[in-house]
Amino acid sequence: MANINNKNLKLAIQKQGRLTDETLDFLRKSGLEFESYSQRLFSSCRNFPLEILYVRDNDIPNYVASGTVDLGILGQNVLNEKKPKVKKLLNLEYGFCSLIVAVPKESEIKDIKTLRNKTIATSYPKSTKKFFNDNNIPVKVVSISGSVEITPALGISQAIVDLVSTGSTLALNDLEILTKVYDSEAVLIANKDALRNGKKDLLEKLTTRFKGVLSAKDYKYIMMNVPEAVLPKIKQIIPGLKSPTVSPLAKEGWFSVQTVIKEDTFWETIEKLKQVRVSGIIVLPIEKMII
Ligand code: PRT
Repeated sequence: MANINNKNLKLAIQKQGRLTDETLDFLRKSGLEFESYSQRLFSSCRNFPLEILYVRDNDIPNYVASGTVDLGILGQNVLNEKKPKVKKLLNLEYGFCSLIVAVPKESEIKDIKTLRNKTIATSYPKSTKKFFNDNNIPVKVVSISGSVEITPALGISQAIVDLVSTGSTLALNDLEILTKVYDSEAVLIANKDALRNGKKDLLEKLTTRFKGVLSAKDYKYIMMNVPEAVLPKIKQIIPGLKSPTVSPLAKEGWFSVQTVIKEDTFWETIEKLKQVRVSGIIVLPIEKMII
C-alpha cells in the first residue's frame, strides 16, 4: 500500500455519509484526479500534491485543529457545535440543512417561550443551550447521539433540536418545526498554521480551483442574436460581468450577444429579454470560472 506523502496538503473528508458523494463530486469538478473506493483510508491525487483522508465527520474538527491534516470539509453545524480553533475558508454550497426546534404536532407547545423548564433532546447540546440562553428560556437539555426524533414519543423529551433537510423524518414522527436555530452547509476549514507555513502556496492554488467551481455554479453563459435597434436595451438588461461581448453577424443589422448571467436572476433576465422580443436564446453551463 502506498504511504501518505507528508509534504503534500492533507484534506480530511467524510468517509461514509451524507456529505461523501457531493464532496467527491466537488473535488473531481475542481480537476483533482484520484481513486476512491468504499474501503479506502486515503487517496493520493495524481495531478495535485494532495492526500485525501477518509474519516468520521465528527472527527474532522480535531484532525484539522491539531494539524493532523491541513484542511477539512464538514458541515457548518459541526463547526457551530464544536467551535474548534480552525479557520473557515469557504462555503461549498451543498449539504444544505437547518438545525431546528420541533415538537409533536398534537403538543400544546406552539412557541419557544412555552418550552420554559421543559426537556429538549438533541445531538447538538451546545448549540441548543446557546439558543435557549440567548432567548432567556431556561430548559433542560438531554444529549442523545442518534434517533433524536423518537424521544418525544418515548416520553424522554417534550421537544427536540435536530437537523432537517427534506423534513420527511419530522413528518414520519408527527413532529412540526417551531423555529430555526441556524442554517448549515458544507464548508472548507483549514489548520491555522497551514495558512502560514510552507504549504500556504499550495493551499492558495487549491482554494483558487475550488472558487472557480463555486463561481461557475452561480453563473450561466448566454448567447443570442438581436437586431441593432434592440442592442441598447439588451446592454441594460444584461450588463454581464463587465459588459457583454457584441459581434456583428453576416446578416446586415444583426448582432450576436454573449455574456454570463447570475443563476439567481436567470429567469428574471430571460423574461426581460423576451419582453424586448429577443428569441433564439442559447444557455450553456459554465464548467469553471476564474474571476
Ligand atoms: O458517522 P459520521 O461521524 O461520519 O457522520 P454522521 O453520521 O454524524 O453524519 P451524517 O452523514 O448523518 O451527516 C453529515 C453531515 O451532513 C451533517 O453534519 C450535516 O452537515 C449534513 N446534513 C445535511 C445532515 C442532514 N442534511 C440531515 N438531514 N445531517 C443529518 N441529517 C439527519 C438529521 O439529523 C435527521 O435525522 O437526517 C434526518 C432528517 O433528514 P430529512 O431529510 O428527513 O429532513
